[in-house]
Amino acid sequence: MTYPTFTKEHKSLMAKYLTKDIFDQLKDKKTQNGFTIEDVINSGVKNPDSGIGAYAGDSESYKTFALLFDPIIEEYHHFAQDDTHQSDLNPDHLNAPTSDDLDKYIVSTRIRVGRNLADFPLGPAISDEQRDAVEKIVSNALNSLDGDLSGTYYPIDGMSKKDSEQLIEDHFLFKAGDRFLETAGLNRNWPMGRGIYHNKDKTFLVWINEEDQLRIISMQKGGNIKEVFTRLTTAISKLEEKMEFSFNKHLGYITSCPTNLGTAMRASVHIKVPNLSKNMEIFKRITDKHHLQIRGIDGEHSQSKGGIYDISNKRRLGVSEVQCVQDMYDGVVELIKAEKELSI
Ligand code: ADP
Ligand code: IOM
Repeated sequence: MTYPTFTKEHKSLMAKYLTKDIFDQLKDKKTQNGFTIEDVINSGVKNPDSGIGAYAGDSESYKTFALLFDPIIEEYHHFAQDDTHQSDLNPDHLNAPTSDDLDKYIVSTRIRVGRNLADFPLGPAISDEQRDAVEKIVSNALNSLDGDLSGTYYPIDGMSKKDSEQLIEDHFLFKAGDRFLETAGLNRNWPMGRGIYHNKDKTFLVWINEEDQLRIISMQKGGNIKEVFTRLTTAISKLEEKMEFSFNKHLGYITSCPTNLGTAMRASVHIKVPNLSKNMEIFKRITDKHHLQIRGIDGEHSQSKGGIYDISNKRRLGVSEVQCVQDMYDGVVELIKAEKELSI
């Protein structure tokens, strides 16, 4: 492979940090799963609008291609190479009281973590047989859950188009054919091995074999952030009894996209702030102060609709899970205050 041609449109951190010199140092390297620098950067080369544009095929990729991943991780997470990650999944440590305002402005709350199995390559490098094996291990474990978390696993293969479209529209299921995932090698042999598990009320859901092997999700209408976090942490510890997740002390939970390393947590609300949406300077000042990201309401790379935005924690590595949710909670409280002031 030769050094890729980057245009002015290539905005990703990969394009920023992959100099010709770094490329030359990495171009002949390969992980044990056969993952190369070409595989790492393909998504960002083919999709100039990528935010990051680099994917790992296995935890080894983060070492083998450290010359590229380290500066990306440092800029995105403000996390240095000798920092260590720490976890705190105790909901008692979260200071997030409920209020009428939170319920009035927040349409829904969702907190998810990504997880991958310790004994398998990550999605971009996994084989079809390994992906099917992951589906079996995870769905069997999920099918043994009880109480509030008990539910049913629905493979995408065999699901009607109508059902999958409805689940996507209701924000429960991932979209098919995402071009970022496609070029990362994450849609190979679609839809085999992919699916969604959920309980009856769709407040606890697990995606299998999307960007990560598991996306464990807790969500509900309204703004009770602590309740959503508590359900999630209970589910994580139940699943940890049944499988080993890929983790190391430096990078925390290992995920295919470097944005998710560490806690792999995205705690978000869909929040209705029509006045702030007309005052983006104030909106962005508050989200930057609390390390938050603004997305549209149909997921990553989508647009806002009707003054409703998806607001979530941006930092995920070097901060605990409690801190991720606290960032989001504190920022949301300040956004609501500003929205109310602008409406006077
Ligand atoms: P992820 O959060 O897993 O990185 P996306 O940003 O693509 O992935 O979001 C996945 C789905 O979750 C999308 O349908 C999105 O609308 C939905 N979603 C995210 N946050 C919320 C929320 N607070 N309430 C309801 N749906 C949400
Ligand atoms: N997580 C991933 N889908 N995303 C950050 C891709 C990108 O924009 O590079």
